[in-house]
Amino acid sequence: MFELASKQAWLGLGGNVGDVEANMASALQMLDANDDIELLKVSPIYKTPPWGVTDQDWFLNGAAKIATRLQPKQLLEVCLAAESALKRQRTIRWGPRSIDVDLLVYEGVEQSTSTLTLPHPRMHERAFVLKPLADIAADLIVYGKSVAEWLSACDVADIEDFPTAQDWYLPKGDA
Ligand code: GSY
Repeated sequence: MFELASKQAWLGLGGNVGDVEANMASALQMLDANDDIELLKVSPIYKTPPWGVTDQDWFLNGAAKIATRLQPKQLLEVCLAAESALKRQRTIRWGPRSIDVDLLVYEGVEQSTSTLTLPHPRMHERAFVLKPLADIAADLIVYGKSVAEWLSACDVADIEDFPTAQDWYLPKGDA
């Protein structure tokens, strides 16, 4: 854990094109390789029905907690750079994607700018965000309630466990 001036932040990960588990693992390894980011906790992966455009493949979703010395905007840029490195293409809004790395919550920050709203404005309504996030941050307060409380108001009936190794996000070979 960083000694000084670090903040905690929570990320949502997902995708539905290609080897999404590998892409999510690569994204987390890229973040952890940044000198100003430390990976603290990673959730299991879930298979989740598509939200938004429903006529597309199911997604895999996960969540992670990090410590960071970056400011929110800098952290967002690092997340977007990881997506680009993994060949994420922005085509249809709410459409298929190889990887999403969403900044959900940044400790102590509530803001709304043209590029970044924190906490993420729709996270508390989305089972695919809350289900993995609850595994690593059930008591985190977002928009006035805990992640566990928001999750209990969601329909999670269709969400499935996605079997992986416990350390699915580590480089293969370190496992
Ligand atoms: O950032 C959200 C991308 N996305 C997802 C997702 O990650 N999971 C599910 N289940 N549906 C989604 N629809 C969109 S857009």
